Amino acid sequence: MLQHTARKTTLIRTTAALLGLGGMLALGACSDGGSEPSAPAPGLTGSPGETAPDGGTQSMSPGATAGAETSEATPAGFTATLQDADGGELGTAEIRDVEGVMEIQVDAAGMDPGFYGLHVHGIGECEPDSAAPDDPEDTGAFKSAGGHLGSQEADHPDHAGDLPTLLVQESGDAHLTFRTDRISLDDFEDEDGAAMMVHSAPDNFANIPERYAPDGPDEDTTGAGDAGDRLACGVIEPAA
Ligand SMILES: [Cu+2]
Repeated sequence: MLQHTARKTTLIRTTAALLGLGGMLALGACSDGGSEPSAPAPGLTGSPGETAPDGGTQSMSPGATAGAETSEATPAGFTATLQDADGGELGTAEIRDVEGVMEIQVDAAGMDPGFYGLHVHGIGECEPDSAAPDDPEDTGAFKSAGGHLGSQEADHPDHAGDLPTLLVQESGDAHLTFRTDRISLDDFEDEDGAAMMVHSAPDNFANIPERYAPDGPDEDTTGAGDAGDRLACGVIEPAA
């Protein structure tokens, strides 16, 4: 009975929300002057795959325009070219300072569909075959970039360099724009710089249910979220 009531309430809410949306759409159509009644409303159609990186930024972050204005006062942004261990280019990351918050845009192509862990690592060195700075025994692709930015201060996923995961579409393209207030320009401008890293597996953000790990997740998980190998790396450099 309770469930039934709850379901009913949800139904009512959903209906109300739909009616509300309908109202907004109607208003939107009216405010356009109705000159093109058949033209789809921007933002409601068009798959992300069809949307150019520019369009994606516009639709996802209204502040991007303000950011562009701000960037005149703020010196150049930062960029990273993401390359795999064979030197193949997977894509780029662009970083701009929007009133003290970092806006990061990642565009990639030619990848297998799925989710990929994405982080800022603490050292701006992307050596395909290298050793971890704090452990010469730990060797492999892009180990030179060190651990996640801020890995000394917190556990995953609370490192400054922990970022949303990258979703690659069936087409092999990925476009992701987000903002993080955990990183500052100083992190890129310090002596050892920083690197953008794409991993080979999804990041689980150390979200392991207790039924799988009664004692809590282990160090691998709280260290890096089981995101697997380092698939592609890009030194974060001032934009030209
Ligand atoms: Cu990483």
